[in-house]
Amino acid sequence: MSATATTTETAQLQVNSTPVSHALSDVVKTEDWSDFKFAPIRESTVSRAMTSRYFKDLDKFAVSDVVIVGAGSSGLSAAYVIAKNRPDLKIAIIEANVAPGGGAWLGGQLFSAMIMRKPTHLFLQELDIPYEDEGDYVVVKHAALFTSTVLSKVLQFPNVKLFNATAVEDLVTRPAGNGAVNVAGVVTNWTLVSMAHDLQSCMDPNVIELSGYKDDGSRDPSKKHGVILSTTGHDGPFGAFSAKRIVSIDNNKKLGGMKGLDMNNAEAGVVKHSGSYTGVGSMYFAGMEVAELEGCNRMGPTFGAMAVSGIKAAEEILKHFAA
Ligand code: AHZ
Repeated sequence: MSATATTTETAQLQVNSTPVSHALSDVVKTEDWSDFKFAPIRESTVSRAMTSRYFKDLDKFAVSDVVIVGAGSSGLSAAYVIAKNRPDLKIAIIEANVAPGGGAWLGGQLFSAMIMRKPTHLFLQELDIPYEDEGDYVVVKHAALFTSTVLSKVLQFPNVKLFNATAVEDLVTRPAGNGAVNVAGVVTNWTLVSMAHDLQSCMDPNVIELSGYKDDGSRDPSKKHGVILSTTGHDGPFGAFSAKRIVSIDNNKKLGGMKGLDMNNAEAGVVKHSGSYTGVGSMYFAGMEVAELEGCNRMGPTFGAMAVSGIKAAEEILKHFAA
């Protein structure tokens, strides 16, 4: 409003508007924002505030207890359960995309609502996410409500670090005797670098190692060893990453390949086969990647098995660390 506004105009404005309540009320005393100022800051301060924390995190999580590959609905559900139950475990989530959440920002096609079959509603209750009860299934009004809620809860756990825009390019493996192999870490790179390897001659990756190993690479029997949970979704530019990689590490395994869509069989199949992968030590799978690994059906736009398979894998991982 200009300084020349008439008394009548001002009065009408006050009568018609309700007082705006916001967190800045103590700072901005009137509707006049013209003197508003932030405390001064140097550009280098901003730069250092970001980079020092990121490099501290890279240092802290260079050895991690749990590495979750992929931050879609299954990976985030697993991360929530593990982090909530074991605040002492270091959990690194590696997500190739800038935006975590995988396919769970929409319910299916471009539609908003997310369908989850019971008993997944119990997990929604745990997360405080409202839903409509339709009998055998429930509906969250927007898939983004599920994803943003579980994401915000996961990110608030002090023992979780999300490295987004970072792709897992390979698995670290170590011999486990008698021809067996353990996974012992993940090989990472900035996703944009991963996508451009053919443009530059040498863009070597970085590594996150699992905990519980000695300097010579053998497992320290006095310690619990770390694990990898892969939840990279079904096949795509990045998807089904570990499933595809594991078949060349485990000579006894052939890639199952995701079968056609069959909601009833798909959800049960994915949950049944999620969890520990017996062919390679320390490796776990959940979500649609399980369908690629084990040849389950595709499920389409129903998300119960994503949360439940993540929870099942998380429980197995918790048992491993508890034993
Ligand atoms: O970016 C990927 C996505 O966010 C990420 N990812 C894939 N490969 C990666 C790599 N390194 C790091 N090499 C990687 N991150 O993994 C995430 C997978 O999320 P998603 O939503 O695709 O998988 P999900 O199994 O959690 O959920 C699948 C949801 C689907 S797909 C589907 C159908 O097509 O029928 N139905 C359902 C319910």
